[in-house]
Amino acid sequence: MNISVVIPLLNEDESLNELYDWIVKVMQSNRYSYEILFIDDGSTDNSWKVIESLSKKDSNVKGIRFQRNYGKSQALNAGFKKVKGDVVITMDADLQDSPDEIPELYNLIVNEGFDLISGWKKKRYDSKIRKNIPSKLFNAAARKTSGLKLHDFNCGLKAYKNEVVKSVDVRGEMHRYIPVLAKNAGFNKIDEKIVEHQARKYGVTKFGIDRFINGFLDLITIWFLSKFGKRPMHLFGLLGTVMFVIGFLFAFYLGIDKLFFNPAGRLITERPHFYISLITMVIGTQFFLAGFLGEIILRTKSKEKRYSISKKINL
Ligand SMILES: Nc1nc2c(ncn2[C@@H]2O[C@H](COP(=O)(O)OP(=O)(O)OP(=O)(O)O)[C@@H](O)[C@H]2O)c(=O)[nH]1
Ligand SMILES: [Mg+2]
Repeated sequence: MNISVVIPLLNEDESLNELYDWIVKVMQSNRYSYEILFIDDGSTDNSWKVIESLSKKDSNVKGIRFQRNYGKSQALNAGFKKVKGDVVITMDADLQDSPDEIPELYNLIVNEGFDLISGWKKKRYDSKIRKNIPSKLFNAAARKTSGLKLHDFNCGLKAYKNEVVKSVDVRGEMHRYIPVLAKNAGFNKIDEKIVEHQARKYGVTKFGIDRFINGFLDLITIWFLSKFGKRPMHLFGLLGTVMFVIGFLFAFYLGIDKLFFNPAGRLITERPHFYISLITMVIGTQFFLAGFLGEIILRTKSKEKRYSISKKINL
């Protein structure tokens, strides 16, 4: 199969038929073999009914419905597990991303050998203050920490080599950083392509300003995970040991001083050195324990369930 299109969605029933027709038109005129996988993340409108009716007339349409709303990352994760196409394309369901970009994206992955191509909505059609400015700041921070020169990390339209989506583990709200996850997984041919962006035609936006706050926190997590995620002891163990040694030296000095040089001087507990020593030793021990616990957790593979699927079509 050439292409899998993965479409995570929440309450987009008005757009789905139009989006489906458009994708199929592009696929047929380029003679691609394809599947379209809709992941309905607990919509409360008619989205799932629309997906069911589309799947009845076209067996290339596949669907996953979550029991409740788990978030875009979980939806992408579930979709990525199932895709069979050589190239995997993700896009938003609200008709803001144009399926006409598919052939060029496909070409870049298959013929130019890229691992991941991220869309760049260079000209955007949404409110300047609410979206554009926070988004510029956010992308600049993401570029700095990740070392990836992308302008639009959060663009819903992206194309991946199949191996890439099978190697990244998208969880939490990490869908904004899939290029970073891919880079951490060892895929280096990552680039961007300017894509069309359209104003939302139907329905309402699902993300507010809080996405940027969460986005920044996730960025710190990702930076940290990529550096120390597999070896917490190297950070916490080092910090802990250094602090403990500092504390110990202070305590040692206080003891020697009291015993041999100033037995009649101030009480040890009246000297500032005592508090420095106490605090650094306690914090140092805690850092050390944090690193140790981190290592133990890493070695105990967690099998927590991250979402529950209520229905499936053609899968
Ligand atoms: N699976 C899943 N998809 C979601 C969720 N929230 C939004 N989406 C989908 O993610 C895509 C992008 O969401 P939008 O609300 O369009 O965000 P946006 O494009 O930045 O905002 P607008 O410009 O106002 O449309 C759409 O296809 C949504 O249906 C969610 O909780 N789960
Ligand atoms: Mg949108």
